[in-house]
Amino acid sequence: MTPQDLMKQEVGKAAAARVQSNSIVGLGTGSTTAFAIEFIGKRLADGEITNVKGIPTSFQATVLAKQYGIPLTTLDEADRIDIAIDGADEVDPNKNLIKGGGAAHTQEKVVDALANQFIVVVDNTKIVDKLGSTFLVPVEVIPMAVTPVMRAIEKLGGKPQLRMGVKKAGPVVTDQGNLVVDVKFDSIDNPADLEKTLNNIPGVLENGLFVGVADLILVGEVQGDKVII
Ligand code: ABF
Repeated sequence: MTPQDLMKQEVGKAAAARVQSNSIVGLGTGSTTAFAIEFIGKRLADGEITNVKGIPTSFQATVLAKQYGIPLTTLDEADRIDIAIDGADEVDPNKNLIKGGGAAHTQEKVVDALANQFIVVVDNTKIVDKLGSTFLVPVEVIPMAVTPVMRAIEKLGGKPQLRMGVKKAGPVVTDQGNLVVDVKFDSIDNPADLEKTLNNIPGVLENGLFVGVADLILVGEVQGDKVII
């Protein structure tokens, strides 16, 4: 395992350690959260915690939860989410996030926003002074509205591009059957306003700005041969 992967593993483990018995857990997406899902499964298998149910945020999270033996439930059945663990692509000093690198931000926002405690698991490269510095803002769009949505985004000053899949053989399709437009903004001065403005464009399902949702950020860093959290 590379030092970077070892660090992600430690961050995932630290988040999984916060899951308590008799709780409903939002299961995020991405490589760091994958380690958290693995360790929640391990804690259940070891009997360290009992009666934990997961609510996945993506097909990927569903597959991993099943692989690691975490019983699943749904938002129709559960009356609450106690804790959610999820990754991010950027984190600003106010704990606002850009998410959606895995094209799963719509379900992630539903689950993460409902959680009583939302823990973000990242490495130190994701920490930025200002959102949009290194990452584009992902916007999930229903397929028939892609062109007008991209025009509307240009009018807002953004530079949109349709996300293409591996080898550019076709566009990335979300778990909901939609497309993702990634948008470069020169400067995101007010993430809360931009989050609302983007979602107000007809045809937009959800965007990857998560403002005021995160409660705790667990940051991992490789320092020499050590991992610091
Ligand atoms: C999901 O996975 C996304 O919202 C985010 O884009 C990504 C982070 O993945 P990783 O932990 O692999 O960097 O959480």
